[in-house]
Amino acid sequence: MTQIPIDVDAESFEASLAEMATFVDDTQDGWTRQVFSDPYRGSREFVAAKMRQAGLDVTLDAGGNVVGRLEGRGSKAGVTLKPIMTGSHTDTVRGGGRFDGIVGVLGAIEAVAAMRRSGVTLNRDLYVVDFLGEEPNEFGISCVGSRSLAGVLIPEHLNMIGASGDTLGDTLAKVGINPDSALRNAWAPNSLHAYIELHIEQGPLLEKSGHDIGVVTAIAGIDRLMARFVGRADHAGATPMDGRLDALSAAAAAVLTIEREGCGAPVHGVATTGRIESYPGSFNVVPSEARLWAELRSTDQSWLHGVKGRLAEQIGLEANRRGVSHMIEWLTDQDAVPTEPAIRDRIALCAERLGYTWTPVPSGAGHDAAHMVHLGPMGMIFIPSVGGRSHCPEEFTPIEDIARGIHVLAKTLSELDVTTSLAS
Ligand code: HGY
Ligand code: MN
Ligand code: MN
Repeated sequence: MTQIPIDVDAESFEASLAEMATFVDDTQDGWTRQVFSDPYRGSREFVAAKMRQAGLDVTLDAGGNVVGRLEGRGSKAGVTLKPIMTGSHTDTVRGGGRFDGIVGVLGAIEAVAAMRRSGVTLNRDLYVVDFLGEEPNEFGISCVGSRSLAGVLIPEHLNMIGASGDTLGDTLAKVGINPDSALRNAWAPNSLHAYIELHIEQGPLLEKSGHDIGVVTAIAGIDRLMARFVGRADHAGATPMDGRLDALSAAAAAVLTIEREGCGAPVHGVATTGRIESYPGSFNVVPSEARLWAELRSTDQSWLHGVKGRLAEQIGLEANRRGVSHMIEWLTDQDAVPTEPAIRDRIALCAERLGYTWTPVPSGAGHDAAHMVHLGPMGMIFIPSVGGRSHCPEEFTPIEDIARGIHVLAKTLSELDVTTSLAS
């Protein structure tokens, strides 16, 4: 295989990253660009322009994804070859950072530009995608665009109601995406030769390992729940402790139960309560109602299944002990997804050929790649997060690390292009 050097223009990438960081809701901390917001709308026009600059034909698909296509030699010659896809997301969490997802979109665009500058032409069509709404939104659904493309966006998702009282479907329609079309936007299963995503690790493992590149072994499964507790409002001063039906205390016990389960996980497993609310929220009234939203993650599917049952039992015991009724609603259950061994090997080989060190690493974070596995063999390339920090303004990855990631991405794309079937 001819080893054509692919020169990545780190400065140009850095300028794009800085411009992307200007599309934010500046009433919030950090860098906030949430899906369906005005800053998000502006940023996607910027992404489309950068895609065109790199020579990609750009469309907005029925699932709200910005899709750039680089026609391969095969298509030009009328030969049908399975395409390759890469991409990520450009929406952020509230008070987020400048790199999560963005590196995988702008980095893929720079990889295309670098390959073209270096005279590397591909046989297969290459798609670069900025997926709609990867972060969990007010409706509790993440990865809206990649679910749509993978054919796993379902009517129940569109009927979920957000804090605004609108459904996800209503909100898609408001931003010009036809919800019914989003449900019919799926590509055929196994229609991709390969899907590769470049992403920051968002945790401490890669930085601690001292290696340049993370070859992702699996993407953690995620189970999200909402638990509701109903007790009884009483006077906080006149009601004896043993005569209360305190909904918030039952919820607090559940928070600690969830934490305990995560800490006790024998494998890579974590458990987080991200939000708790209580009513009426006054000092002098025993809370009559409380809700909490939590999630469990693991790359070990059996732990995930087991912990759901244990949590339901323990949360129930704590609530019953306080005379408080409760219900648990499981919002999403996304299974752990292993990456394709042949793609892991190819990423590792490319890193070595470029003189970079690499190590296998699990992904505790969820990604669009977890859905793209429905369309073909999937792999992910990680670059380090300084201090393991992410989903916060402190999120940072030095440009040298990003350039290495883009370099490995470009080389992996160009080598996968000439490989035969990758599916195990
Ligand atoms: O939550 C996640 O893991 C991803 O960053 N959306
Ligand atoms: Mn994220
Ligand atoms: Mn992400």
